[in-house]
Amino acid sequence: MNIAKLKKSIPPGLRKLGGLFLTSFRYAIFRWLMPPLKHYPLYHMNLAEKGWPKITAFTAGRKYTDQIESINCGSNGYDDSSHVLEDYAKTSRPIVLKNYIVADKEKFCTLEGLKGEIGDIIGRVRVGDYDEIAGDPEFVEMRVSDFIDHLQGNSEFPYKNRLVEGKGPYLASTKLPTIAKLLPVPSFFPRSPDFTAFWLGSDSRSPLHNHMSCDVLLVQLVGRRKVFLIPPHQAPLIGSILRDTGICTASFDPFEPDKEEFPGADLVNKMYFELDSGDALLIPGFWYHAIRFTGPSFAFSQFNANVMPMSIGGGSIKPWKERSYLKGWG
Ligand SMILES: O=C(O)CCC(=O)C(=O)O
Repeated sequence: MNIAKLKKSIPPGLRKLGGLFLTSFRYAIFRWLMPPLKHYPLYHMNLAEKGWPKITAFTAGRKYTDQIESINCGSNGYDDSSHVLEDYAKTSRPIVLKNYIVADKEKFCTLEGLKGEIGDIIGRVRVGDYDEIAGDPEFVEMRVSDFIDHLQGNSEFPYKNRLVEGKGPYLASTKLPTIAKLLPVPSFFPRSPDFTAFWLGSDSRSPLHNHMSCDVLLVQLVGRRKVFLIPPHQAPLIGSILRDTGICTASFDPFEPDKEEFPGADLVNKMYFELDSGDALLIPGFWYHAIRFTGPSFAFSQFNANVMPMSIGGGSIKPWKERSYLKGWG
C-alpha cells in the first residue's frame, strides 16, 4: 500500500489528531533540542559567515543621522507596537518607542515599588573595573532592598572599598522572573522570563558590544539611560573582537572616544538617545551598543534568543510557525 492510500484510509478526525501530534512533536524538538545546539560552534560559524555580510550590506547602504528614530506610543503604551518593532527588526533599523510602558508605573518605575516587588531577593552586584573586563566582572552579594536603600541615598554602599572611580555598583544582567512575567513582550519574542535581564544601579555603564544571535529590546523603567548605537558595518573602526559564540565586544568608547587609539573615530557613525522612564529601544542583532547613566536607573532587556535576528531569518515565536535554526541558510 502506498503512503497516499494509507493516508486516505485513516478517518479525517484521526488524521487531524495525528497532524496535531506531529506538529507538537516537531515543536517540542525545536524548543528542547535546538537551544542546546545553538551553542554548537558550527551553528555560530554559519551565523558569522552568513550573517555578517548580509547585515553589513543592509546597514552600509543606508544613510544615518546621529539620532535614533523615535515614535510615541501614546496613551495605549505597548499595545499596538509589536508590529512596528517587528518591521524595524526585520530591516535591521533601531527605533525608540516613547511611552512604551504606561500601566503599573508605580510598581516598576519607582524604587519604592521595586522594593516591594523584589526587595527580598539576594542579588549579585558588579563592583570593580567591570566595564574593562567585560564578561568577567567581580561581584558582591546583597539583598536587593539594601541595594535600593543605597540607591535612594539612605545608606552607604557596604563594599565601598571595592568600587572604582566613576563606576557605581551595578546589579546587572539579573533574572527576576517574578516581575519579568508581568511585563509586556513583543509578539516575536519568547514569553519566557529566561529571556529577560534586569539592570539596576547608579552611575554605572556597559561597554560597547553586540549580540549576534538575537534582537534586543531595552526598556527603561526608573531614571534615565544614555545609549550610543553603532551600525554593524563599522566593526573594523571600533576594535571589535568575538567575545564568545554570540557576542562581540569593542574597545572603542563612544562616550569618550580615544582618537589616538582610533584614528578613524570621526568616521564612526554614533547614534545617540537618552531613554526616559517608560521608553523602549529596539537594538537589532549585530548592532553595537554602549550604555551609561548617572543617578539611580533601572531597566530590562528582552532577547529573542530562541531564534536569530529577524533581519537574517529569525521568525515569530508561534508554535506552528517556528523556523528551524538553519532554514534559509543555504
Ligand atoms: O543597560 C545596560 O547596562 C546594558 C544593556 C545591554 O547592553 C543589553 O541588554 O544588551
